[in-house]
Amino acid sequence: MQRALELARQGVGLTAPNPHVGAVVLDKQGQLAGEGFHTYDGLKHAEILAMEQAGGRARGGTLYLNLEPCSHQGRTAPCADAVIKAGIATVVAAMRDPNPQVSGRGFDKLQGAGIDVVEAVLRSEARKLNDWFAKYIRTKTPFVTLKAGMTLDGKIAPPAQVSLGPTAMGAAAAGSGWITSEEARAHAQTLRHANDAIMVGVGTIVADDPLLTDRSGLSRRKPLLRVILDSQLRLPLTSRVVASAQNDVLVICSMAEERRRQELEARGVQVEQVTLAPISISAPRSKKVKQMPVRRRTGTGKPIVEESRTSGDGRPDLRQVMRRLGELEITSVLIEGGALVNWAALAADVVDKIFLYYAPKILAGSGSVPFAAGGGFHQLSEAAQVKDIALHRFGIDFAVEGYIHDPYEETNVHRAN
Ligand code: AOF
Ligand code: ZN
Repeated sequence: MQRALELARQGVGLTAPNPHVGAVVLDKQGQLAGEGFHTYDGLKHAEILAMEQAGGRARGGTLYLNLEPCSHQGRTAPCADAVIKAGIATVVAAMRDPNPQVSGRGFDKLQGAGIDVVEAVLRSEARKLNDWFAKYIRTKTPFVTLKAGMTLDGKIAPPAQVSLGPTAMGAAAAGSGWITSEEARAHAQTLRHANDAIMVGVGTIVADDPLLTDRSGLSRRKPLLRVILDSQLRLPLTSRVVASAQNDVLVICSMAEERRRQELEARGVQVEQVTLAPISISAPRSKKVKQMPVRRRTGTGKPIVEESRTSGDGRPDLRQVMRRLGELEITSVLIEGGALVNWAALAADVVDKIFLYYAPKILAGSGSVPFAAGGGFHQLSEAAQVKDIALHRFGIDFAVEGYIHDPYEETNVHRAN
């Protein structure tokens, strides 16, 4: 199963919107007979590739894979049928398929044909690897990771510096250097690689002029979509993001001046208008305005309840932005903030996971930029709770990874934006 997971990880960047799946076939004698992993363009599911490699040796053998074999006709025929046909005696799977079209039916098919099924081997590793898939396939909105690099005291930048040259762009980075180490920043590139889109506020572009590309050096099926929240289309035409746009930059605004829109579109930048976030006095969760719940039915016939939350800052409604990105088949979004965007995302409750890097430095001072600015939660009881914490070391830095929402939780479907 370790090997199956290792194979599945080779598909990162290559499988979305499909899950990361790796498979190993051992023959009757327990010898390695075949292995494979899924890529979207390769079409075939991991277990099919592994069984093809095993050929006749699959008969009476054991199939290890990190996801339940599928039972439905999708772009390919049901894998469970192929497993039965190949004469596999035992299937060891790490987890159930969160896809409502499968979810248990694959196992049922196998068991119905007399195959031994062993479930939940290395389950938590497997669930972590496909956390984004679980969210997307059940809600059709992307899995959102909030990433930031900061000092021990939670500052993402020193106080803004004034007049560092003819253009302010790049001034912050040039003036202050990096907070986190090279090791931490290299790891952050792997987060970019694992996501379909990266999201920042226009303030970050104006301050740092970042390129926002995936520089992990690993190949990916689709370019990383660079999403810029820019309510009034302030994005400088001279910024590196605009200069390098090749239909991989999407600007989300709330009011688009037609000439400005055309100028951006002429440079290969897509512009979308999204309605304003509902205005409220403040955004703490306990004060969220619960409007009449809207009931609709999911594909599985399960009723889900939608509730509106406010982010209350007059900027594009992030829940709606996420819905729109889901329609564009964006399965995962990495938010690389700016203090206001970080807060807006927390306030709108769209963040599923955090990945926060800490450098052993202290900036202090009320003028330096906090990780999340804005209104903040007003009570300890309202604070965003992070669960399933994992700690990582990167050189002299460390990082905290954890979940604000469990993408597998049944009730999670009910908050389906
Ligand atoms: C994969 N790769 O190795 C396995 C998957 O449209 P299809 O036919 O590609 O089906 C996609 C679904 O198949 C996917 O959502 C998941 O539920 C199931 N299993 N998918 O892409 C694989 N085993
Ligand atoms: Zn399949």
